[in-house]
Amino acid sequence: MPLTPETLSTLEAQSIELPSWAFGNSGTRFKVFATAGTPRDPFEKIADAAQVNRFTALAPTVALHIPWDKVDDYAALRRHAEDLGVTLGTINSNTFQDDDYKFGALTHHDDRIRRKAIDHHLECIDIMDATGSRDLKIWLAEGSNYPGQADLRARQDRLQESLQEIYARLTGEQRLVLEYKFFEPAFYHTDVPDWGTSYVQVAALGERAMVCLDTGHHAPGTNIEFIVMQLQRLGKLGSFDFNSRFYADDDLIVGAADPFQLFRILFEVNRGGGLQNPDVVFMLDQCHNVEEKIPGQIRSVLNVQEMTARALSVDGDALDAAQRANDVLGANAVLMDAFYTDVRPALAEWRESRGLAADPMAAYAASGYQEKIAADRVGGVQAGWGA
Ligand code: LRH
Ligand code: MN
Ligand code: MN
Repeated sequence: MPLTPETLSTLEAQSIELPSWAFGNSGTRFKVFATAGTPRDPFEKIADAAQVNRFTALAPTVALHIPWDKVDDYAALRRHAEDLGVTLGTINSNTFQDDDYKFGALTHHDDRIRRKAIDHHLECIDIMDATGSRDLKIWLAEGSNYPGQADLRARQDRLQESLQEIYARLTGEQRLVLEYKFFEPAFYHTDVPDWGTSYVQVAALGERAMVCLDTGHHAPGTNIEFIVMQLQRLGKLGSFDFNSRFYADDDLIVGAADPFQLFRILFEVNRGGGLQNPDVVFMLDQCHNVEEKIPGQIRSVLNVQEMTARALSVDGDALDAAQRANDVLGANAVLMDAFYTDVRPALAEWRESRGLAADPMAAYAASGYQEKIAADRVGGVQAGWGA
């Protein structure tokens, strides 16, 4: 089935942000398997990310995680990225790997620790100034393991106070994006467990504070596209962390576990005007524990592109008519027709018309890049989880 000119122009503008940590070695708490050719520093991570963009033209920005991507000269890192045809995107803070944060960071009752956590975020904003990044993304590992361990309410109040101070430091177009996650590493309560809490916290800050939706951060069975719709209605959907999961926060390749869910999410994003809306960042948040990392990222952005094309193929008029006629099965069939449309041949043709390889996975494999980095780089770094 040919793709319509409207679909093609939406796809033309599609941009997916890659996480620098996807290129480092990662694993589970049982074992981190090293991969030949793994980057040894942030410069090499960006070089690898640029390969994904080279073969897909879909991934022009790279997100950093601080301190995993700490460098002496962020302006140099920015120039390096730009020389490779990409730019630096979201800056992710990290308050989950320091002993001081064992019982909390931005919510902590100890002012010294809370100060340290706030200062880390202010430093991240300094980095944003140097990298030209728009978004500061905050995910908090804070919570408690046993009922009675923590004062749930006081922690919400302290969180708001901390966020106020961080938000006040933003300038110009800069934004604060607050990510939620229902559990892990805390197992009884988490301070930002759901979209509602994130929304309440960011709404109290102001216009440039938004919610980040990580697709792996919900209880099984959650209707994620409903949350997408609601956040877009409220004008507060700031970004996605895309990945897929079978069980918990698996961080597997987006669209691998449940392509239909990805389709439903992208359909709802489009319904809410989010595919063309620069306020919504489409980021990946994945780890490639056993597969090769660059092809893993190429596969991921292609999965998002394919499901976007299918979501754009939904016949909106037919769907509207069926819904108004209470034609339950007819409406469902309209959606399923689009979902079952194989857009791959049309996308391959379109890629060729733009001077790209029809099959980016094969083109990357044939490029020799993987062999070159495997020979050149020894002792690549962990993504950060085991660091
Ligand atoms: C937490 C999370 C968050 C972190 C990333 C590495 O589970 O999704 O986005 O920054 O993983
Ligand atoms: Mn995430
Ligand atoms: Mn996660």
